[in-house]
Amino acid sequence: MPLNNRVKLPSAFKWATDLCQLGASCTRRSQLIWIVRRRVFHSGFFGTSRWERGEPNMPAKTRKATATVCLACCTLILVIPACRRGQVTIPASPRLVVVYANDFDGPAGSTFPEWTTSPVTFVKTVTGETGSLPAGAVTTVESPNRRQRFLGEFGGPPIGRPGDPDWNRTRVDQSVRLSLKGLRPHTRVKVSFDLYVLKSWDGNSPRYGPDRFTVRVAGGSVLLATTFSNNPKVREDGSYQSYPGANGVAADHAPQTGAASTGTLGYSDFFSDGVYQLSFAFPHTESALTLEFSSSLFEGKGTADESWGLDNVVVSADVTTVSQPASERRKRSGHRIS
Ligand SMILES: [Ca+2]
Ligand SMILES: [Ca+2]
Repeated sequence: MPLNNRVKLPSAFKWATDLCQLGASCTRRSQLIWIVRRRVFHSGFFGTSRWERGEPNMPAKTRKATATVCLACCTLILVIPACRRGQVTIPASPRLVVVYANDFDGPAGSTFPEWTTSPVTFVKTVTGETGSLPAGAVTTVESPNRRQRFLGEFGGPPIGRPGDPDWNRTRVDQSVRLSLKGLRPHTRVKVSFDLYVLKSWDGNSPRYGPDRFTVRVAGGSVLLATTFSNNPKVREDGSYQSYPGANGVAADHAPQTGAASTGTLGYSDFFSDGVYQLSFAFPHTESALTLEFSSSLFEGKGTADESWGLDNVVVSADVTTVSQPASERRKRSGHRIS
């Protein structure tokens, strides 16, 4: 029986042409195998999709034979010669690539253009006074025991003075931003960092808190919204923390739950310190990325009372790399690639 009585020739021709175009783009044998496998076994050619619906009486044997003949012809006449010529390139598989990393271990006082801060804003909850103060430069500092340098200390300066009606009763907000530009095409980003929770954070305390920490993608999703506590006086102060609960999950965990280490930075004089190793992955496609790390602390006694820092910040993206055509590689390397 003539082929065009069994199979839609235009569709078959389109399929073959499509395969040839894709096959012509491969520069390595592994790519050819990948293309053939993808086009043949995922196109529905052997399956029950459009071919089966369009030609319900077409025997499976005929379908397979047609596909095999088509494939063999395309491979012999078009694909293999094109591969040898290495005419064009195809995207390689996406892989996670580090696009930014900083351990802040340089000299204390170092600054970085990609790191900026918002002004410090405050709300005095007794008198109702609000305001904004410059936050100063974002720099590296050294821990009291000199074991670590990191970006900090953040949280805001003292607001008012001891004895003021709002002393201990002021909410203070600060956002520190990491801005990256010129990222290669990508679809996902992963950010990892160490959060240093320093001194007397009070978690969910109704008296001295809540002391909140948030990570968000500017103009995008919230990656973390939770509370942290170094205050062990949970019975008196209610200073439980939400973390590891986050993003709307109400929880009362013991202070420093989930910390990778505690008391390792030398802030032992005042409720110590907790180090949290955090990591988040999220969809992202723009060439520019801004991450916001924000604190909202209640009390207003400044960084001598409760503060935070960042260390070991790593941003990775599944950037797409493009393999060079064989002819281009030959030109650059100056020798033939077989
Ligand atoms: Ca460091
Ligand atoms: Ca507090």
